[in-house]
Amino acid sequence: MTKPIFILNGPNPNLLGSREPDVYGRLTLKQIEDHCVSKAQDLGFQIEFRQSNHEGVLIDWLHDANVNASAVVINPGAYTHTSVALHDAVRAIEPPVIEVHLSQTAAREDFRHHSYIAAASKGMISGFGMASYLLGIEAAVQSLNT
Ligand code: DHK
Repeated sequence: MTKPIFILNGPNPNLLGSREPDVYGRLTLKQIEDHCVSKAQDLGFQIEFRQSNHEGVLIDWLHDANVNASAVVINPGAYTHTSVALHDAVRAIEPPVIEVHLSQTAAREDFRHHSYIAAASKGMISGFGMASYLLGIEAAVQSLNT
């Protein structure tokens, strides 16, 4: 059986819907998950959708993905800009990892311009709101087919 695509979320998206809606949109994380389920189903995949506010948990999930996922779509939240440990975990695993962001991080504060994850991941999609996740799933599936 084909392994699922893991969709991993870092800190704070559990507050989506009410969190800075001008920046992150008005969809809740559950609504984003529902869109991801349908998109993945259309492409013949199941997903495992998770969120944690804790860096070590995200690292454990990347290790889990190494055994149990076909590919990973990750929004590391603020750990994008701080975490060498997440960079190392992404580098350490076999499945392709696609980094996604709801907002266009390059157009925001300077401290959001650098991603520790980008140098370790297959590619990055940023700025399309919930569609960043759907494009991330498409990119993950395309990576598996090439
Ligand atoms: C989400 C966050 O929580 C921020 O810390 C990042 C990212 C951007 C997003 O756009 O999805 O800087």
